[in-house]
Amino acid sequence: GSELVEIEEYVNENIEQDTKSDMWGIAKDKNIIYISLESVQSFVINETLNGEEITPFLNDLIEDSYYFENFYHQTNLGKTSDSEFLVETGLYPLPNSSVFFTHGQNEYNAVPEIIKENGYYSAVFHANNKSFWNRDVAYESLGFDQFFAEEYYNVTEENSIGWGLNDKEFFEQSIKYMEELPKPFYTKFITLTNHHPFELDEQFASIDQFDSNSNTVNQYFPTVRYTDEAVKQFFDLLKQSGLYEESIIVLYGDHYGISEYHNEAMGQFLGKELTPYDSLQLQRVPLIIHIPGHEDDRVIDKISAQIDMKPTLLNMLGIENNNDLTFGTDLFAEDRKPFISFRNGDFVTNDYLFTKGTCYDRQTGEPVDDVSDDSEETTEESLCAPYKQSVLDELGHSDDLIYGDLLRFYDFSKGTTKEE
Ligand code: GP9
Ligand code: MN
Repeated sequence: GSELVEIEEYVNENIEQDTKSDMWGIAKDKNIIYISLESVQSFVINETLNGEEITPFLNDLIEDSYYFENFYHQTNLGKTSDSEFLVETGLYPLPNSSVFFTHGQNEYNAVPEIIKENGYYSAVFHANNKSFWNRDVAYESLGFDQFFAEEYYNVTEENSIGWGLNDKEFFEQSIKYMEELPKPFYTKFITLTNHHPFELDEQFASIDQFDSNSNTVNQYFPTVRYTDEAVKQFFDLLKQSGLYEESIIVLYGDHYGISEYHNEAMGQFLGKELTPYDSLQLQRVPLIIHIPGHEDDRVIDKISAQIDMKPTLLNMLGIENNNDLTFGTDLFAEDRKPFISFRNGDFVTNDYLFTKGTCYDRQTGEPVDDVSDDSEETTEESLCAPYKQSVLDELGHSDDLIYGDLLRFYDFSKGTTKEE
């Protein structure tokens, strides 16, 4: 394993941390509202089923927001909790376990702790059992001040769908707690209705199911729409309470909802036979940054991922964080690391996409170096080759930090290892 100094060197050399974009400080002292959209994938955005928009509210919102259309989730076994870990720490989740369970008590330099020093109060809202994914323990290490878990909600059979309290009730019952929070606050709302197996009573469905041999794919559309409607209602509630104007709202998909087992049905929906390239492209989830009253909104097509959310937010808040040990970069900055890593060593670059051992052209989806596969002695290196080792090195550094709980020994105010 690598030592702290080696990791520090890697980060200093490879991860651009002190560039300031024109978004620097734009959210200074505003409330931050994160909405984690359970299992929402990008393929439903601006898409229709039987002529009906699948996510009409999100589609409208995107018109008035920054929308990252090539934003990838990087989660692994810890699912939602892995996405939370990425977003709060800018580190990768672990390869063989849920990091919230196995290393939930480590020391981290997570967003809630960092922004506490700037007067922010932090809270998570999620109407599930507080110990699910070991959240109650991990949240404490991450520095959250408050966790509004299931016990804060009135959950009945009537207002539950699938895994628990339905998303509409969830937001509705949350607002009273939100209004009492010290300001400025940093909050995260984790939705639940659009969770596998995507079961929704017909009376609550406002869009058709898909028609294929996969119930999972078929049922996905009405539950995604349900979450879309719940978020719309939440925005109305925020406006009524006056919180909307003084907040910025960041929505992101936590991870895929439809696994590769359903590729045949997904292929039917997308109108093509899916290749490994398509399967990796389906790991895109929406990232929407909505700043009320802001005008310069646009669709951003650069490659981006959950690991980048921490530095992006801190820069928007105008909080200096040059000494951090993190593997993401500000999504609004020009200088960016040239690759997005997935937990299994797959990656995406500006030009290429590497998955299942094959290097693809990112734009066309065509394999780019089949040529070299035929001959035993390849003279030609894969076009993806220059990135392979960097991706593995980076994942390894992140793992070493976590396995060794190395951040204990780092002084973030100075950007050096602590004196003995
Ligand atoms: C459970 C919710 C969903 O609390 O976060 O869990 P998932 O299976 O998506 O990780
Ligand atoms: Mn999830």
